Amino acid sequence: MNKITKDRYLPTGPELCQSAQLYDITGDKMVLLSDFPTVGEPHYAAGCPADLIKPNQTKIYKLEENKHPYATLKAEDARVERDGKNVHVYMTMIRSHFTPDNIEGVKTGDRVYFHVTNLEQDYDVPHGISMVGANTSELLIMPGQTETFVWEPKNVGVWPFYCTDFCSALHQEMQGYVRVSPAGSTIPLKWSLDGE
Ligand SMILES: [Cu+2]
Repeated sequence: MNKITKDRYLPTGPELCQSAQLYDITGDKMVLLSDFPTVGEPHYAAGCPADLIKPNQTKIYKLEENKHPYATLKAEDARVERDGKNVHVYMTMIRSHFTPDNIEGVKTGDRVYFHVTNLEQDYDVPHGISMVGANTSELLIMPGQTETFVWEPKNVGVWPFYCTDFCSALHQEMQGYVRVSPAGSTIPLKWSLDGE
């Protein structure tokens, strides 16, 4: 790995891309095996055979082993519950929708906890979730995992949330809405998928 070949790649900024090169030095002449841009200050590296890594990788988290206290293990169990000013959304995600994807009855001044479970059991299908106005920029949730984020809606209106990780050709459809009503209003909590 070296800086001598720093100018091998397209100049895209004040600093030129640094370079990693893998040489075979077993013969009389060294042979360049691989040549690619890398992060800054590349000096040392260690290699190991792929078969040490590959059989040990985690491909999914098994849903039946998900003991998260706020997990929702099937879409039928998705729900929204109010506890004073705290609202708990038990949500699932699977290609290509959230359940529920329509929520009403949230009010300004509430603290809304989204407990989101990714129901996928396939390799390489994480889903993300981002809520407009939440302090968390996004959550990325791996297949079989549950994560929680908190949203404190400040303004009345209809607020969208959406998947932030490309998951299929229908990724752009993977979104939903929360209607926020004024504090003190009596709109009951309601939730649905596709309005049904
Ligand atoms: Cu998605």
